[in-house]
Amino acid sequence: MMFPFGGITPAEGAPVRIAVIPCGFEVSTTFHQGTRFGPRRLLEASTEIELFDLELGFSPWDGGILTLEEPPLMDAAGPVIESLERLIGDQLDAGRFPLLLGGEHTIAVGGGRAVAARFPEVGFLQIDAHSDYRASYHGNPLNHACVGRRLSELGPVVMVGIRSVSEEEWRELPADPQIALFPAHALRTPGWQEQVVEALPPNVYLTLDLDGLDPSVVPGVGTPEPGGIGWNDLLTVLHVLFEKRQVVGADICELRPEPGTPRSESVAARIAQRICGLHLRSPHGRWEDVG
Ligand SMILES: [Mn+2]
Repeated sequence: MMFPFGGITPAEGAPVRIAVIPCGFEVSTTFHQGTRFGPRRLLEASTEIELFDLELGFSPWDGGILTLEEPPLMDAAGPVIESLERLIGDQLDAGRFPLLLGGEHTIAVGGGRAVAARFPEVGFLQIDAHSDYRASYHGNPLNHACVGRRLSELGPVVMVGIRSVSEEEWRELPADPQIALFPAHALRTPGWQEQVVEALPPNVYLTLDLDGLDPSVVPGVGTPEPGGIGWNDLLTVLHVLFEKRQVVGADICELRPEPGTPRSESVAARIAQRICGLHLRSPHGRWEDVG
């Protein structure tokens, strides 16, 4: 049994607008393992943060956030992704915003499939150090190194913060009309957040691999890469995104808690809190008390 996000469970019969789905699936992580503990530690850390978001001026938990049980974790990505697709689909059908907590990045494919089956003109904002654009990796098309490629088969993908790709990926990416690429070195120009959001279709699923951020912000990831997105730049892109597009779901993946310090899971919990708040404040959040 995991802690509910923020330590809060909605009262019986109270409206639920956001479903938090922990999924510590980890099979294909190549470097430092431990993302299986990500959701548990994020939820634990979330009970220590102030629930009131002072920038937004409200507590997202007042809008109704329900944390679901972690689905059964098999040792192959296929069945886990299928069960996530069903689970997330049920939440979407109930009018809830799904926020998936990983676990290796592969699980984003479950969220991607669920939204692609329900929303027209849906695309993906992939914040990541890696393009994850390999057709398959170690013979597995559902490896974490292939997430961007799998999502691009469902809709356009805007990749942001990319700074580690194979030479082959770097040759193939510009030729793919489904991909808009904002490598990390292109993010030195102020105002890049507006350009990123303009490149997205009306409906967006956000997939946030925490290694897209700089390791000085979130050191606890499976594959840290220097030169990533800073805290304030991340918040800016999230704010612009929720203002200008309908965000239909999101995930936060690849949290690998470090021994002896809660810093990475605390940062990840704050990101989750802000995503929930931004959703609730948006027209799609349907929370008349805030919107
Ligand atoms: Mn990555």
